[in-house]
This record gives sequence, C-alpha cells and structure tokens, in this order.
Amino acid sequence: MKIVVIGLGYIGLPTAIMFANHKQEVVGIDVNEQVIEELNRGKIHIEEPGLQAELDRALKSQTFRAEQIVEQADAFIVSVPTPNHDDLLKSCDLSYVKSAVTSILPVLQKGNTIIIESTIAPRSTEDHILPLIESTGLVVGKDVFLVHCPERVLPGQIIHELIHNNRIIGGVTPACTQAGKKIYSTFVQGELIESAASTAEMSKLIENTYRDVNIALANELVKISTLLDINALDVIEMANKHPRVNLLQPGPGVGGHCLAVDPYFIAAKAPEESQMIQRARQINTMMPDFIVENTLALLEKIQGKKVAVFGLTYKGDIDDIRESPALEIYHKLAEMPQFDIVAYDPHVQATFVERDMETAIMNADLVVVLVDHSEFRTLTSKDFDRMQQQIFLDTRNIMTGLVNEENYYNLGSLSKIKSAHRINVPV
Ligand code: SAJ
Repeated sequence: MKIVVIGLGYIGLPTAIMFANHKQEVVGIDVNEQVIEELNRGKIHIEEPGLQAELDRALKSQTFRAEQIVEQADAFIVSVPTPNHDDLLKSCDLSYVKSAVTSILPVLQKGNTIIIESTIAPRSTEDHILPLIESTGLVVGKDVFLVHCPERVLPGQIIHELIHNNRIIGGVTPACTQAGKKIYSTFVQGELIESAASTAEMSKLIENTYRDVNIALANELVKISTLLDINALDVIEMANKHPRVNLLQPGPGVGGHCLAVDPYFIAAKAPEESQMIQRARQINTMMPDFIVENTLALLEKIQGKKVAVFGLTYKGDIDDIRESPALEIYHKLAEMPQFDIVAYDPHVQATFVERDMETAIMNADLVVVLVDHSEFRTLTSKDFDRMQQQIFLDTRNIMTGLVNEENYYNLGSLSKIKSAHRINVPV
C-alpha cells in the first residue's frame, strides 16, 4: 500500500516511519524544505528515543522518502497542527487541516482513504472536512473513505505506544471505519476500536481534558494546603492509596500541545455547558504566577539574588518547549532586573539556555526545579557545592537526593516559606 503522510512533526514523522518499517511505501510531506532535506539525508529534527534508528532502517529499505508536494497514493494521513484561535474561548483553528486536505484533492482517486489524525474540535470531520472532499464530486463512504483516527501517544514513548496503544477508528460511515482499520492493522498491535468520527473526536479531547481537570484539582489542593499548613504531596500520596482514587501530581502548570490546548476545543463548542473545563484551565494557567510569587517570597526570605532555573521544557526528558509553563516562569523572573536568572536545561538548545550545570549554579542562591528531567533526579548536595547558598524550590518533587535538606522546599512545604508572617487562617 502507498501512504502519504502530511505533516512531519512529533506525530506525523514517527507514524510515517512506522508504516515504512512495516512494509508500506511511504511518502512524508512537509512545507518545511529544511526538514525534508535533513530527513532524506537521514537526520531527524525532533528528539524522540528510538526514532533515529527507525528512520535509518526506513531509509535503508527505501520505503520512506520526504517530499514537499502531495502525490497519488492509496491512503492519506493528515497530521498537521491545530492551534487555538486567538478568540475568547480559544477555539480550534482548522486552517492547516483544511489546507492539507485541499492539497490532496487534485490527486484523490476512487478507493482512496483520507485519515485525519490531528486533534480537532468535535464534529469537525463531518461539518468541515467532508464537504471539502465531496466538493470534488466523490461521495464519502462510497467512492472515498474518511476517518478520524486521533493519535494518543505520549512524547518520549512514541514508538512503543504507536504499536501497542489501542486506536479509535472513527469513520464517517461504517465502510470508512473498515477502510481505516485495514490501514492501521499493518502495524498496530493494540485494539482497533470501531467508532464514529464525532465520537472519536470527543473521546480524544476528553482524555486530555480529564487529565487537565485532575491536575487542576491537585494544583488547587496545593494552594489550599499551603494556606492551611498541610503537606499536599503527602495528602495525594495517602489519597491515592484508596483503590478508586488517582489524583495526578501538582506542578508549575500544564503545558504541551495537548492538555493545554484540547479542553478549549470542547469549551468553544459549548461555552455554557463547559464551566468546569474552563475553570480547570484557569487554575492551571495561573500556576506559573503562583510559582513566581513563591520564588520571590523565598528570595526575600533568603536575601538571594542569583537563581538557577532547572528545566524549560513542558515536561521531563523531552526537548519540547511549546506551551511550557517552565519557560513562562523563566521569562517572568528574567524580566526582574534585581535578580540574576540563569536557565539550565540539558535538553534545550537556545542561546539563552546554559547547558553546563556547573556554570549555571555558580554563586547561585537558589535552584528552582521546573521540569522532571531524569538528569535531575540523582543530584545530591555535593553537586551544588558551587552555589552561594544551597537552597532549592522543587516544583516537581523529584530531587529525592535533597529532600531531607533543611533548605529544600517543594509544593508540599510552601507554607514554610511564609511561616514567619503567616496569614491568619479562618478557624
Ligand atoms: N502534568 C502535571 N501533573 C501530572 C501529569 C502531567 O502537572 O501529574 C503536566 C506535565 O508536566 C505537562 C502537562 O501536564 O506540562 C502535559 O503532560 P502529559 O504527560 O499529561 O501529556 P502530554 O501532553 O505530553 O501527552 C498527552 C497524553 N494524553 C494522555 O495521557 C491522556 C498523550 O497520550 C496524548 O497523545 C497527547 O497528550 C496528545 O497528543 O494529545
């Protein structure tokens, strides 16, 4: 089977390569000329464990090549970004998806299948994509097949999850679902769950919304517990010992291109009915300010000046800084002329980011940990000898080598920062 994958980003590229390494002929399409050129030379442009080796294999077997122009194929997979519109409820911007689908139309033939993998607002496949395709005169469900098959892989584990996760195959008609199943069965070992396009769209969105709301609850618990001088991290640990409770972890905010984006796609389609979803978004987007406030209170308490910010990505062990609360916190602190703020992240290459830890912590008064990179987990106080004062604010609760230090603060012990002038709590 020949498959054209449009959009060679964090999802499209691994997906294209997986098909190529499972005996399909794959052409990857991207608008970025440099990406095309590098991929054909054998270099991946994103950080994802195992992906480079998979590309090497696909190029060697000549089952994958990257191009700029869409060509005829049996199946087309659209995996392009769907950002938020800059409107009140940050609705779903379908323009890249529509333009990718439009680029397929001139080469579309009877019997072809079009699959939308991009995350889209509920009803988008039927209300927006279907009319585009049928404008050619081809009938969906009879001449060509249209499917929404949301990707559900976790960055950092994409290769494994692409193969083993269940996939929702949401066809516009039952014949579309069957056409989609045939394509993914070439390499997916998880269950291929038959569904309708709109159910698949909403299911994908609510999966990430569920996590966002759950994290908002944990973040709210931190604020409440800080006020009441209770350790929220201990509370979560205890509560999660209940067999039917699974609170997620609080942190400096929720980032990435999924949890911080998808809930708005639902909210914008049903503003009145989505009060809790919107409130959870607000709670999570306010977390960076809460961390900045606590950092400033701690700096005041310790009379500190230099801060080393550990981690800028939106989560650990990846190089992705999209929608990153850590980056937002860094920028907010760096704007304050009275402090010397250094960013350290072994995964991020940018001029303002220090990649040498020794240089970053030299004479620092405070280390603020914003990302749970594995490299940080094993650090002990010996590693911080060069600091002026060894004080830590660990928003991810991962510096296990330091937890017993007197000057170690995490989201369970923020009340210690303000304990000198604690506000009166209503009794
Ligand atoms: N986070 C917390 N506390 C937690 C877990 C996460 O604050 O307990 C934060 C992270 O630090 C990060 C953000 O949430 O800033 C998102 O991280 P994540 O690991 O929850 O999610 P993503 O965005 O990397 O990937 C999610 C996954 N969705 C689910 O697990 C339901 C993934 O499976 C999806 O494929 C992906 O979204 C997507 O593309 O939608």
